[in-house]
Amino acid sequence: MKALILISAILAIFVVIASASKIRYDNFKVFKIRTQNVEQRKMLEKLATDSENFNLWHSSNKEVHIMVSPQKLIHLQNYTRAYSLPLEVMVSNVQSLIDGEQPAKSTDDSTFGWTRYYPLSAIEVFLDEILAKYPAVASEINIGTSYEGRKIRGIKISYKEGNPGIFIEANIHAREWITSATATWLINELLSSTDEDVRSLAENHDWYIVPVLNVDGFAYTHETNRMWRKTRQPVEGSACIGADPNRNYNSHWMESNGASSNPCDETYGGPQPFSEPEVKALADYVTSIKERLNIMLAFHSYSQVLLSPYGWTSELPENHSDLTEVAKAYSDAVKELPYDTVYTYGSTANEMYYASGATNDWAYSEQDIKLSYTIEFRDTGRFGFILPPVQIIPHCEDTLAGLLALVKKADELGYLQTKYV
Ligand code: 0X9
Ligand code: ZN
Ligand code: ZN
Repeated sequence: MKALILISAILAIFVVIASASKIRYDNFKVFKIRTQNVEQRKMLEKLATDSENFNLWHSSNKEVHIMVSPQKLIHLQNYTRAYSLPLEVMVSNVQSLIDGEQPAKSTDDSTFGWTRYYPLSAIEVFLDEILAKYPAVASEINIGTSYEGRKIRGIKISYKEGNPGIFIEANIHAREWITSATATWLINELLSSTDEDVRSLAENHDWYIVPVLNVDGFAYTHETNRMWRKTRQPVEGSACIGADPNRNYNSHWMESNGASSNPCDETYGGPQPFSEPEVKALADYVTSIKERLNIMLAFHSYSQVLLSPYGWTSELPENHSDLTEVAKAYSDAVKELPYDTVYTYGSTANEMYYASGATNDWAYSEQDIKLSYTIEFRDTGRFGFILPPVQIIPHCEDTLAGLLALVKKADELGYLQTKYV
């Protein structure tokens, strides 16, 4: 009995320590601010370099979503009043969203399902189980090692020789949890669905899916800071950690203000292109199979938009009208579902903002993968990065409907010819 009491006392202490090391967001709020010009937007972005009190959730040509600590709330209010910018509360208490995101007990606790979000270790077990269950068609991809020494793994699904290839990169941004949840759901669906259209989607294309690219950042969002975006590699000469991996690809790197040179910014491009081992690993792997790839998709959240090249210039690529037609097919198909999710589409620089060194531009320009998109998943700001678990499966259904239509249209337009002999 005494021993039991002692054990539970020790356990209780561990729980306290474990939760004490987690950053809390009690009474942090997220505001939506409609800016009228670039200057106003830049000023708000500058506020966000105070990373203890502010965090940028979204900042586009149309609006800025900024998280603020209770301490700096008055400051933000005074600030926006001075410029007569209307403030709208998007999230009134970030911590309560985070608390609601992890149900204490769920039916998915012992088996992998999609009614909750999982840590990296559980995702790895899921991948192992898939490999064991479908050895004839699923094989492991091991693209490399992260800065902190974690394996970056994925699954290749191939039912036959000669298929056109589709590559999916997910969770390059650490806090965008819905992206890896969608990637694992898709792996399972492609292998187990009995729906005729899904079978044909699975069996007539080769799928390369990396559910969590930014493994260090992802682990950090589970263990320490739910709102982390970047990698975890320290920056020489700075106290700030990590680079934005989606600004680190060697394609027009750091051009046209599409990335920041300040290591404390969320869009820091890194000291040089491919400085981040995770990005280098993905690039090397894709380069080694580029002849086999017809479509590149980078899963992100949030905003509900399909972004095509380019992000570093507002000029449009040569096949822009095809890219638009294919994106429209995705958007139209999602609209058919009962969830009424609306996806917009356009080139990154025109539809959202300038962003250089991103995956989809690199794949398009440097690897000649002519259908290349960043897809920003649900929602448009109600929950932002902390999309409630009850939305995971409906969102995955949206994505599958979108992909079926996207691939069909890509085929119609002649983008699925095999490029290798
Ligand atoms: O800024 C980004 O990296 C992406 N948005 S997010 O909110 N998930 O961070 C958009 C990337 C757009 N893609 C290109 N620049 N081509
Ligand atoms: Zn250039
Ligand atoms: Zn992202």
